[in-house]
Amino acid sequence: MLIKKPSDIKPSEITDETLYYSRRQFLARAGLLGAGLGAGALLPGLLSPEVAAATTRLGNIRKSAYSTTEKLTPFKDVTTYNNFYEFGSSKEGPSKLAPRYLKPRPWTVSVEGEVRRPRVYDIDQIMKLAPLEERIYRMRCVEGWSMVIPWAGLPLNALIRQAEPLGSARYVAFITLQDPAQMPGQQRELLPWPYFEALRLDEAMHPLTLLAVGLYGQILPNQNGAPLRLVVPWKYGFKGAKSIVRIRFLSRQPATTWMRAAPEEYGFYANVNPEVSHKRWSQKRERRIGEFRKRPTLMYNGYGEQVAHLYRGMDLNKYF
Ligand SMILES: Nc1nc2c(c(=O)[nH]1)N[C@H]1C(S)=C(S)[C@@H](COP(=O)(O)O)O[C@H]1N2
Ligand SMILES: [Mo]
Repeated sequence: MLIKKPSDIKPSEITDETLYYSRRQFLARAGLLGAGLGAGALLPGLLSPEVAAATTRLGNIRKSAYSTTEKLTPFKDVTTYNNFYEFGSSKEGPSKLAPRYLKPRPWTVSVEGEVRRPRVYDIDQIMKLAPLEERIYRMRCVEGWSMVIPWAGLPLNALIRQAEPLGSARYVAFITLQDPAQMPGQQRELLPWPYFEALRLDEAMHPLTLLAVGLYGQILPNQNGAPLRLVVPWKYGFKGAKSIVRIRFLSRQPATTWMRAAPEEYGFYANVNPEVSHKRWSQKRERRIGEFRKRPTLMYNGYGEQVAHLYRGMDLNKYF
């Protein structure tokens, strides 16, 4: 993965968190939230340009006790500074190309493998498996930058319970769409396609593990992995596969995309850990997008109280 010089990070121009929440309150009073999908297209004259442009807002998103109260990374940065190699390896490529090429609806997700109830879901069925929650999580990329993002989604364990994993199921894989017509980056061998990530079943069942369908109160922008992406906040960002079409239960640990691309540099676990360096750089500090001074990176990205027990007794230098 590449590292961006801080000078390439544009200061954000719109939508800090104060504006976001006051705008949500305005929409709630106007009766525009809570109607499910589609409200953002209404009353364009009353809405600021960014909101009017966001055609599909999500209603009835519950707040979650798992959310951090840290300052949100502005919408503009979350949606224009992306890693999505299916749209090239630059940070700005995905926001330029994904809105034009990727068609996130209609969309199906096949849940398959070592389960009693395999099933092909429509994305709208997945969105109804559990009440949508707002989860404000830190996201730490392995490259050394981080953001705070207000996701909307549901716990992955809600979907796993429906599938009824067999006793033989010990891992869960998340597989991105493979279609070079919709994902022009796949016309080159930048990575082994399709993008493939996986978790141990207990990690996948953890209540923090989220299937995200939105951010900042609207459906996921294409560049952030529409219509469905994984978010595992205590792991490096690359574990969060985007634009998922297949969730497969497995009995053995698979080799993931980045393990195959560079096995010395990227392990299966990829837990955020300031004490275990990447082969080419230290992981002790990170740059929060929008900030100048680097801040210390926290063990398990600050989620140790919730997740450290999953790794008790493991040599984290070996299982990186
Ligand atoms: N399919 C796919 N998923 C992906 C990636 C990718 O290149 N392709 N990049 C990963 C990396 S390295 C990070 S940091 C996050 C970035 O998510 P964001 O752009 O929504 O912030 O997505 C992850 N998921
Ligand atoms: Mo990343």
